[in-house]
Amino acid sequence: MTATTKISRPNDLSAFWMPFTANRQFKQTPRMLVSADGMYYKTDDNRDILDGTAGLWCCNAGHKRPKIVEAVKAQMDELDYAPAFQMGHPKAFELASRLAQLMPGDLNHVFYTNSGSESVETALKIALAYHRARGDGQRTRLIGRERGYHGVNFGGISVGGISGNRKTFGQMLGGVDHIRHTYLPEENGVTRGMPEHGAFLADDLERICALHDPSTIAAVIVEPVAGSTGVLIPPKGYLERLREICTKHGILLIFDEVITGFGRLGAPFAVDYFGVQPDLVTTAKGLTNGTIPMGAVFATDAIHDTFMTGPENMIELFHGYTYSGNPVACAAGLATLETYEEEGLYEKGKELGQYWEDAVHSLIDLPRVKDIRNLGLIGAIELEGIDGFPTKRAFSAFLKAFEKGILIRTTGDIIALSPPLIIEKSHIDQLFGTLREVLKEID
Ligand code: PXG
Ligand code: PLP
Repeated sequence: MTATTKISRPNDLSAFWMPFTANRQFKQTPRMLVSADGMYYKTDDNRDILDGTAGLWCCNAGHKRPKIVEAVKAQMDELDYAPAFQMGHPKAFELASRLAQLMPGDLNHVFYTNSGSESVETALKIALAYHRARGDGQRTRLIGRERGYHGVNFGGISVGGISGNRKTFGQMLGGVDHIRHTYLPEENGVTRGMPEHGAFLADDLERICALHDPSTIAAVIVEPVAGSTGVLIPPKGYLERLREICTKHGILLIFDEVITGFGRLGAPFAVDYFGVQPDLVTTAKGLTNGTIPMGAVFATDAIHDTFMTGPENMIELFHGYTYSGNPVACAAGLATLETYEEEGLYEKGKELGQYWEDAVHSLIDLPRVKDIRNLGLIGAIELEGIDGFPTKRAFSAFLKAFEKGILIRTTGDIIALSPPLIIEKSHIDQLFGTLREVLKEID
């Protein structure tokens, strides 16, 4: 056998370098999902696992949805791929029009990407190029927020506020600063829905403006509800205040709706839910129900039209991806939107919101539960960490939960829940009944 010959064994787990995973630990005791239907995954040892997280916050209509499956199959038969640069295909335009209709206000233009991370890079670049196109090219600073997650590419980790995602990668983008996060456990502990206190946290943007001179700031990017770092719900009045300050200083406001988009809060977007209008919105995940990778950035008429000047034969924005508007992804997106609409899934967070909230908060009597938060169909249970071993307690809960047939997600010592929006009361009972057992049994 030559040195370059490779043996392919179906059960050899070494070649796949898994993302955001403790690879060595996982490969000693793998957790394998082999199929999925509706609210449930199936494991390779034939157990049903209730999906408490919609995959990774993305399968908002649940799994193996017939319309989406059919649309993808049919699209593969008809047009598998079409170049995205200087060429088009009908479904890319149809999906963009539907998305623009769904999104409130004048966020009427859609730029396609393949993930949330790419949506973030795209939005940041559009913001910078927009100011330059207006002759305001000194606006180059980008402002994020502590505990923000904006994906894993260089722009996203720079404006992001998670030290673990930044510290091993050397240099970040220059000219970036961060406002304070919105978590005030002293004032807002164990809150149902939006916390009362903390609108003043938005004034931290004024501090950053004073420090750098607002005329150097291009954009502020925030998640309307911070998801990845443990579900931080914005205090009442906070997003409105952020909008006011941005408008006052000519700064673009970007909402990163990769998690909140497509029904998570009980409205199509956080823009609808909070009634605050940003200038750019980033989405991905639920856009195709997680099936085919796709993201979309929404821009206002004012931003889009600023680029549509100059000679008509010139490319207006030097940006795009090989798979921007991929036909199979577009087919999946169209079928996904139809599924959401037909099944009333945008309203589910409202309809089931109270039942969900009561279920999440029912765990407050358990030992080691430190805080509980919820909004729409999102819930978070924050545990006391084990001294000297952060993340260990929540990860034990995750493993025990999987053993007992529910999929939960943990970040630090916080359990985050975000089920498919097709969830029914009986599933909510199963999810929290099992979680109660889990939290009683772990150390
Ligand atoms: N912005 C936000 C607000 C996100 O939540 C991204 C950007 C990046 O999207 P992509 O598609 O590049 O992963 C995200 C992704 C978790 C978890 O468990 C959250 C995400 C991804 C994976 C896990 O909290 N959010
Ligand atoms: N790297 C090389 C060498 C390429 O040719 C391309 C695209 O043509 C890329 C990276 C970017 O790939 P994508 O468009 O899929 O983001």
